[in-house]
Amino acid sequence: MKLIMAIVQDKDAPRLVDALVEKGFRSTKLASTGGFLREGNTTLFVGTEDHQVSTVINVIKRTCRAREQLVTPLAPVSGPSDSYVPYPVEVQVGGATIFVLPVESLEKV
Ligand code: 2BA
Repeated sequence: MKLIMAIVQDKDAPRLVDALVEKGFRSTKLASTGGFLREGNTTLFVGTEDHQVSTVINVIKRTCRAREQLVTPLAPVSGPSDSYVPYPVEVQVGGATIFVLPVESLEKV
């Protein structure tokens, strides 16, 4: 058995959960925050059998898409600097960051 942890954009999360339910997969949705942008994203846990992992990843690929996002770098902490120009830079976020972890056991009590 595997645990799939998928970090996706909030905009894609509802469609992804619906698509997983439609295919018969259970999931748990957590509100999370990216360490770089410090903005909200969604982490989904999906526990599934090994042979179903590629199906789940395909559902994620079909449902989540990459988007460009502008980030304005923070000003230096040590006071005003002549060399600092706060130009926004563009980063590409998503479609999804997916971790696949082995599961030792699943107990439901
Ligand atoms: P954030 O950490 O907010 O990162 C958002 C996007 O900013 C990233 O998109 C990437 O394009 C860019 N980025 C992140 N760190 C960077 C850095 N040090 N320098 C330059 N650009 C950087 P994604 O790679 O698609 O990641 C989306 C979200 O997935 C991340 O949000 C984070 O919440 C999660 N994530 C990505 N890689 C991870 C990892 N190795 N471990 C844990 N979480 C991860």
